[in-house]
Amino acid sequence: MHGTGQPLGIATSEVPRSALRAAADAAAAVAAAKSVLVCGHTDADGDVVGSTLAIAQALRQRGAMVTVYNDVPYPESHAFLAGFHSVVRSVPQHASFDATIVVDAARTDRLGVTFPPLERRGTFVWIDHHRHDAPPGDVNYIDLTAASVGEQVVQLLDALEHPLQLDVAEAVYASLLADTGGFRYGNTSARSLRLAARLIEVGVDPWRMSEKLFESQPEARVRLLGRVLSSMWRSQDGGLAIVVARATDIVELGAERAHLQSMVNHVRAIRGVEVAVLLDELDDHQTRVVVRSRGNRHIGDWVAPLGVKGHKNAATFELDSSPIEAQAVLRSLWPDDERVTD
Ligand SMILES: [Mn+2]
Repeated sequence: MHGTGQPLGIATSEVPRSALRAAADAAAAVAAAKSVLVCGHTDADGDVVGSTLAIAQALRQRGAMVTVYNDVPYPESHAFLAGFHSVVRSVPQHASFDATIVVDAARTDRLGVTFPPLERRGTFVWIDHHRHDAPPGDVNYIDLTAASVGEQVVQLLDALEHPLQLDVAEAVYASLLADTGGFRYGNTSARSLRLAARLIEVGVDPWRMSEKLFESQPEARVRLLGRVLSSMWRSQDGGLAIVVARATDIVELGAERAHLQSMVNHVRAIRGVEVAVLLDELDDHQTRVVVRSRGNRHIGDWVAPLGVKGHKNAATFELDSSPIEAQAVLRSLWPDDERVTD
């Protein structure tokens, strides 16, 4: 669930029994761990940030030494969450852990180059709400009905009988806000709202959270958004919209690559757009392609000719080409590629 509007599984009012059992297994696996590594997928979204910080803070409260790792800095908007400033960008070369917890990763190839090999991970706990054909953990806690991984973290802490404190509750709330699109998406269930209510009872202030996360943007990000949106190309039928983030724009505006996070959603929000694409220029011949679609428009079929596997409503991949070349390729895959002139 990454800003696509679609739930990953059928929302259920109660946590499925299999998920409850898996949460208990995950709790047992980390209960006695003294040193723990926690990480999510690279280029973290709000769910990764919130759920990793929540679990790290809670385990620290239980006396564990916890390292949170991501090879890309977490977005500054989340800097108010407890533990944000101790996130590391690489795992020391010979560090080993009693347990390693990976959240929201969907795949194993997005954990960064310094993610430790099997023999240094300790008990490997895989927590996710994405489908995975062969989840790689010693313990796999998968719950496709969870709106966000933060929700699973609470389940795990309940299994540990660890009381929720405000710093943990804020991080979980941030993960819920991210993956439900501020309680707007199809995965916003009675269950996710009940969890939100519980977090508010612990002391979370919804306006403080919204203000920090959505209404405290750096000016450079908003200016970059302006540049990115002004580059928009739209197909004749209006269904495809492509925007480009140029490396020079990011530098010129004093912005950061992390500011591009979820920018593509502004493009998908346009009436008539079915597929929105953001082309992120990594260098002269490398472009990161971020694709989001609306409703029943399946991205997988569209990007398949490029040898890319996409989810139904989301795909992120790299092409060995400039943004201009990438745009030409993507346009050629669309049934009509005439420019809308209005
Ligand atoms: Mn997620």
